[in-house]
Amino acid sequence: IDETLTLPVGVTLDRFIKRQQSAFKGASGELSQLLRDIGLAAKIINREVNRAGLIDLTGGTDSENIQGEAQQKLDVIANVRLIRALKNGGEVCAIITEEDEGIIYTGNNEGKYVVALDPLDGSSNIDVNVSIGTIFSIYHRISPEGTLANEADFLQGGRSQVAAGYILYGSSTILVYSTGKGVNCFTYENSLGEFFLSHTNVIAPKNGNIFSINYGNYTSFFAPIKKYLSLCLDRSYSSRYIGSLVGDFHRNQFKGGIYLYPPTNEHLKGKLRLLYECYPLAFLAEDSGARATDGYQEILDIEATSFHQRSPLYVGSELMVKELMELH
Ligand code: P6P
Repeated sequence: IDETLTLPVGVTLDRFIKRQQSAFKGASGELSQLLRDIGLAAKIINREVNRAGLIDLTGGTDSENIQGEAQQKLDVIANVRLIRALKNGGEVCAIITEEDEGIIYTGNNEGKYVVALDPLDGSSNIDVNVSIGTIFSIYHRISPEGTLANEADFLQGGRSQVAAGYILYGSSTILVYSTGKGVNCFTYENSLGEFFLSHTNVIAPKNGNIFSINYGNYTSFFAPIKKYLSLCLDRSYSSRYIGSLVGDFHRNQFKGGIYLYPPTNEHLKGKLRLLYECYPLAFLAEDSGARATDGYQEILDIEATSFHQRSPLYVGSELMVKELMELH
């Protein structure tokens, strides 16, 4: 039996990572350390998100926070915290993030991994206390260790990811990740400052009756999308759209459902970013029996050509995505 299947709920994230590493014969522990570094950043961001109501996070840099520091927007704070945690952890040689145009070098040129980040997705929801999330995607570098990472390290394609996951700052804070051997969830216990294993080996329902889409873009949807939406309405499916991809994705993983962000007049190639939104969630989807496509091919098979390229995204229960694909 896969040892992680027999772990009692209540194991901490650190303990789980350690045990998973021992299951990986010959694993040298760098990926384990990297995942722990992300867990640390998640705890710090969680604290900042939870006090969003206490300090003015709508302000730019002209306002001051409670420590009298120049106020930064929370998504910039999340970006800084994640970069700092990965830099200090030593395992990551370079990072790309939604907040910065180019490669961020950590100075750890011996580091074996590169990370693509959406530090805080859905940050327009911060000011109104709605769930937001961090998304991460991890690759083993292909450039020689000891050198500066380069573009190719980040453009290996979705199936080259060695791990991916997200943190959802919602009614509770939950860290979800996979190294390709199952999707596991860790719920944060504030009073102990620890993530505890709460859901093991998540398997998404094969079907569902929830669809997530911004209906405000209806007039710009093309025929297959409008046809699919009419099927959803004929079947009286529930419409649930949080405005935070991580929140909609996470709910669909447990209740069944499909999230759709089609091409629109404003975003002709779709709005979502391939490297740090679509790829990592598609990695988790495929590792939990769900499916993620752009309407024509699997997300993980889309060729990566630039750091911030966008893609349409249809992700969720396998049979719902399959039906949508058949309309294309
Ligand atoms: P719209 C947030 O900006 C985001 O990237 C996703 O988290 C969310 O699902 C989507 O965009 C919301 O976009 O255009 O519907 O407001």
